[in-house]
Amino acid sequence: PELDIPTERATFAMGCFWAPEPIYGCKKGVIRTKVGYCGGTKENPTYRSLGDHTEAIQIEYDPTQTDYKTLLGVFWRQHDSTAKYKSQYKSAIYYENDEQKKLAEESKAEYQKELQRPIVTDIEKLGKFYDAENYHQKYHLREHVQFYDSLGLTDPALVRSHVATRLHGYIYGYGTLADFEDESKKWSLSEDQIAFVKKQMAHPRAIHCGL
Ligand code: MHO
Repeated sequence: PELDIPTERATFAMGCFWAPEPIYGCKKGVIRTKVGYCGGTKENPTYRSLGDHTEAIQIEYDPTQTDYKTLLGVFWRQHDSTAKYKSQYKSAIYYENDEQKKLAEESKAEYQKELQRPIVTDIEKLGKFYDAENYHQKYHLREHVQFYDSLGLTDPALVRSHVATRLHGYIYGYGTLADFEDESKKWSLSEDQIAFVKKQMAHPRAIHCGL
């Protein structure tokens, strides 16, 4: 169920990196997500010693099911791209090739038409991406320790897991019941596990991320 298939990558910074993992987690074609630090010059940054880096999410997606442009659409709609924050929380798109750069610039111009205030998002070439500490990965899923434990998704499995990535999104209310019922068949969840996810989907906990 961990889906070892060819993927492409998108790297975005949209404020505190706890929030975008569930937002992207159960979008169509998203295989896995992780969070980390990039964009700065400090070697081996950590959460407590971040230097000039920015909190970012890295999304691995199946290009036969979704595309970079679709993921950019989510990026613009799911955070405030007009607010100026310090480098830790700035809004940024980290492209990896000319195609991504072009799509990022086009989508920025397109989305700017809908806004009164200027977009401050930086569009930069991705340098080294440093994975964040495990406790930041799937941060909100970690509130449900009994649940992910019951799935055998303790660290380090939790960090790279496709199933954890998808469930993270569903549990925080970012997917539809029909999609969950369809795709969860592949994961052979128990009735209790299915009931738990459905209950959370009906009343998702709020994502807290004070900057
Ligand atoms: N200090 C904030 C943001 C955490 S974020 C991973 C909080 O604890 O909610 O930078």
